[in-house]
Amino acid sequence: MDKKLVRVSAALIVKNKSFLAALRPVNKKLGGFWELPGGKVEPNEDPKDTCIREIREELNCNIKVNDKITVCTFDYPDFILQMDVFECELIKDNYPSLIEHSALQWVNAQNIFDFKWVPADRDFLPLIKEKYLL
Ligand code: 9L3
Ligand code: MG
Repeated sequence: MDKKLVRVSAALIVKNKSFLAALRPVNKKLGGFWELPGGKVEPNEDPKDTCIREIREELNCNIKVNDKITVCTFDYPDFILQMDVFECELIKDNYPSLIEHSALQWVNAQNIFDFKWVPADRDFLPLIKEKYLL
């Protein structure tokens, strides 16, 4: 049987040559791995709007969504992930809070490869480093 395709949007929230990473809680799938925050695209939802909604839900803050950086696909054992990654910025006076994650961390060119990233996000980190952190 064909695996289910799961569509996800993720936010690269960029600020001063760094971006925001979030640690998935241990009781969740892929717990203990760091990710770009985001989540599943709902039926008929624009993937950019998914980003805005998910960041509100997960980090209680408002972002502006800019260009799509990449689309990545990843073959998990139980589904195929197709994830749109968007360049985003925090709207003035918005600060992310810990709602659904266990920790948040600003990542820069020096520490980007020190984190244990979720498998799907690992692949495009070199591109992010090159384009946004140097
Ligand atoms: N996922 C992978 N990398 C990411 C995000 C936001 C999500 N940067 C994967 C993990 C889950 C699935 O997509 O298996 C759905 O994400 P969520 O709803 O658990 O955040
Ligand atoms: Mg999520």
